[in-house]
Amino acid sequence: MALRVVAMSFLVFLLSLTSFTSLATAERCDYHIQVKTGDVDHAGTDSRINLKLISSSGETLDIYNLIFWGGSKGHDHFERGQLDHFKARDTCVQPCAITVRSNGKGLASGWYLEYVDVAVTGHGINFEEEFDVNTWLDNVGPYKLQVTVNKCSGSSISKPTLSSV
Ligand SMILES: [Ca+2]
Repeated sequence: MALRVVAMSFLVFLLSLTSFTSLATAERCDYHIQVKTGDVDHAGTDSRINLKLISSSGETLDIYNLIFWGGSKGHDHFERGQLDHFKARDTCVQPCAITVRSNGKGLASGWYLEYVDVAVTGHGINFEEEFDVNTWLDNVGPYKLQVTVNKCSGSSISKPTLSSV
């Protein structure tokens, strides 16, 4: 009797473990993010760039350091006129809004960001959206180190808005 209870609870434990694992893996997608730096004087930066993806239902993916997350080794990212590619596997989020943030560190840290293109595939998702930014992320002048582009439906925001850091 006692053995049967132990066996049953072990089975329940195994089942819960299995469903937890499949749930965790089911949410992983392949990302291909392209970041275009403007072709204007001093547009490039060596600052740390963070990217937050926000879905219409409020799910988010916080990427603390784009280069560390999915950049190419030995490549100088975010330089003038460049289109940089970031590839990684992470939690599935189909963004309708993004927030880009620079830590403002490094020499001539100001960065002119033209656009961010986010492609997400996997688990029935085949999604791509381009977010036009066309602004400086800078700690001088009228600019801020953070910008949000909101294309979520129901939002009246159609162009980048500068938000405080
Ligand atoms: Ca750089």
